[in-house]
Amino acid sequence: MVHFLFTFIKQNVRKALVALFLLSGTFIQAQGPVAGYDYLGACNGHNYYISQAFVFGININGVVADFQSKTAVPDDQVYAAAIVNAAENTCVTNLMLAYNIAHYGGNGMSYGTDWRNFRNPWIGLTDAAVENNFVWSNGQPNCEDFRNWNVGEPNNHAGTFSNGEDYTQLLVMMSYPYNGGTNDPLGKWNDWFNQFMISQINENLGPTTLPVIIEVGPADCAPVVRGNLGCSHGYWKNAKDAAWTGAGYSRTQTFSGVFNITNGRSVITLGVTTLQNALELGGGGYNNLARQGVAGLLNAGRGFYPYTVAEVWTAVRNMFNTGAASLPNVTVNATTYVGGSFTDAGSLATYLDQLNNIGCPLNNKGEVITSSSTSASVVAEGISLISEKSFAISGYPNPSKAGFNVLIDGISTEKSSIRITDINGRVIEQRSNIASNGVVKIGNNYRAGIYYLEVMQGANKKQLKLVKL
Ligand SMILES: [Ca+2]
Ligand SMILES: [Ca+2]
Ligand SMILES: [Ca+2]
Repeated sequence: MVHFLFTFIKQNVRKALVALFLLSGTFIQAQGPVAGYDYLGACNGHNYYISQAFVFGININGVVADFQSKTAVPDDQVYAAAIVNAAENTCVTNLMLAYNIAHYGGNGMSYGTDWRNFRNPWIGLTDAAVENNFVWSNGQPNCEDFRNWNVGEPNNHAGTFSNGEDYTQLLVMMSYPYNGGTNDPLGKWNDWFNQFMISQINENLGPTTLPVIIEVGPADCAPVVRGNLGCSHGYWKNAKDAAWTGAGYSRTQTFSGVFNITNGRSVITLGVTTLQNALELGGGGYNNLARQGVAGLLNAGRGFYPYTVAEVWTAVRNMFNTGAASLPNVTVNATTYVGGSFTDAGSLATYLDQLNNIGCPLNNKGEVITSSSTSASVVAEGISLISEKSFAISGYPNPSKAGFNVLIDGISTEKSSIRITDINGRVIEQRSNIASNGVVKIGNNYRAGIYYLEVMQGANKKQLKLVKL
């Protein structure tokens, strides 16, 4: 019966899913046998499998692609396990323990410190793109701020004998003494070798291959949507206020207030220099970072930029306040822009400047251009900008000490839905079935901080930044 259902899924996934739904009352995906993988079980509606093959860290994505090719599950619902909270971590750890006991006997755990043991499988967390900036390989954000590193990890253990540790294993290990004490690593995470040891002078370990846990189900948090456009700082310097309003900022806001800057680097006067002043600065280094940072923030606020508002905001703030910042790599029109770690304001400014010049979709009134054939094809690859003019959103007062009045001004009578996330991408509130051309009150009970309001009407989407004081 199971085999029949699985074959049926491969032949006609939509009908099969409906049939399974009707049979079981729950939404089940790819629970049948998949050649080369063992079914571990389910956690919170997601199914988990373990690969029978053991692979190097650099080959995890290949295993995911292989699994996907053998099932009819959409590729955005198959990924190396992305563990978003303690409940999922405990559940997956217990599934692995049960699996290890069934397959290898004993208590299901490897000896403490036996990191290379195949009882400790790969999950989907990696810092291969930017060292020490761990992200989920399916692109979903760290929406619940969950990490479960073992004591002393991640350490990118390298020295003279490895090629780095950029992939993460889930430890299914017995307790072991560590730093003179005891440590229970069960369910904790360790960054582990990419490929192989360069030399075994200091460690006598051997191959570093492990099985991969595959997760099947919709991502717990939406992957970051990245645009492929950007307007120069010169555009923003001269743009109409409407262009700024669409991004959620005004030119009279202070640079230090918007970016939460505590060190002006003799370029920004705290509480005085406005965003417009920053755009008009001459010179390199922090001067250039100020103007490119404002342009990048405005581009991100309009939603067509390769980086999110939070990513630009964090990078600019960190460089001013601490002298260091990092950005993930992004791919724009098949070109990969390598972000990485920046320890110099001028380099970060130059990097942002490139992206601020990849092509501006806004006209001199601040409206999205949809008429020319080139921009139309570019826009089609990005997020839905084509119909951006179909409605407008504004929030007032903003910043606010109390709540915000959100005005949705649409030409369509179609109902809208709204979603508010905080600076870490956590969803704070969602509402649906909201009448267009009306005012919605939100945020009275929010804590002080930065929030992002997203309004969706049909296929159209707009974003606005709200600051609660
Ligand atoms: Ca998950
Ligand atoms: Ca690393
Ligand atoms: Ca490590």
